Amino acid sequence: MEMRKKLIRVAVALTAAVALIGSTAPANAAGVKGIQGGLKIAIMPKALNIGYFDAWNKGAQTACKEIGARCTYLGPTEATGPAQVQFINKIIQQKYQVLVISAADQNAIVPALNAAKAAGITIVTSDADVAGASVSSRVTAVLPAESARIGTAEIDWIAEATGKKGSIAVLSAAATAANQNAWIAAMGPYLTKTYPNMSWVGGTVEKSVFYGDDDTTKSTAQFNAILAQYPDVAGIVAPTTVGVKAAAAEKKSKKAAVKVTGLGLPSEMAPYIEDGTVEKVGLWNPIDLGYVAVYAAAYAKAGSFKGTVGSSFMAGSGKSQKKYTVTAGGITYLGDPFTFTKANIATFKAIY
Ligand code: RAM
Repeated sequence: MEMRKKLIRVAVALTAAVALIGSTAPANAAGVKGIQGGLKIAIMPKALNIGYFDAWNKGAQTACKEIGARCTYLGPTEATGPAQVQFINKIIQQKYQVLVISAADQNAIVPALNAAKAAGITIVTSDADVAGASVSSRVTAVLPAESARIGTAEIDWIAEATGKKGSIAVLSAAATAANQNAWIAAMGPYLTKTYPNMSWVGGTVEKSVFYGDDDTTKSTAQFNAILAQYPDVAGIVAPTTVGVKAAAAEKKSKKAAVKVTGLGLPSEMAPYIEDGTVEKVGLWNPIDLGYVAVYAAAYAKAGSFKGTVGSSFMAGSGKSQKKYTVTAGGITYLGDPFTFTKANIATFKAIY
């Protein structure tokens, strides 16, 4: 049964990837009914030079081609709110019409987003949202899956790796990121309830989180800090593609016994999965996430999609259209994450 589910997931991922590739094919400038052509759109990651966001942007650019928009991928080189604010201010000055953004800081960017909104810019967050109290600054948040599903899945992976025993720590991204924090919040109670022989290195989940800020050097240092502070740590969960890759690389070079899992980009994690450094990681398809976010934003710009709970929009053109509906909190979900092991990594690493 489990195997069957996995196979179905792989098949779905492949179909999605093929659908995306197929829809980029027409060489002549596209256009989608109900969307104004020539929109000036900014696609802003938490930070540049992160493989995950390159994939996210790839999906966004595909959608941009289909709708005939002019899309620019821009943002800071460090994943912080203040660094993003400078770029939000720039896109206001440069009269962009739409902003698709992954919030590096759920609070610090909100005043700048509100200024952008007041200047007529339509905003959709994607990947990482603003804080619950500030959701009126964006139309919708296009997120991968419900936070609890992502957080608890990661706990299952680390439990599988450690044989359901021992103490664990979290190697996160930035302390200000809404996405990582929501996943981590779901991990605490789930571990206690589901794995009685497992515990947190610091006693509680809150006291067991180390922040690598989506920076490879900092993440590597934090991995070593965990090992230095808790030499008996059985497992490290890294809910960030940058963190889990740094942890895998450092585990390998130090020949550390600690088990590592988290949210990894298959193309980056493949060497560590193939050589057995890491047994399993998981992730959704960031290409799809960026693709869907651009459609949400473009229909919002047109006024036909308002982002209210229960409202919906179609992502895609021609036959490959798919409907997405807004749920509580103004959030649009993509779907459950996939998992990657030696058995399927070769297939996934070729996609993203
Ligand atoms: C990093 C970023 C991103 C997150 C992934 C899993 O690339 O922090 O926001 O969604 O990891």
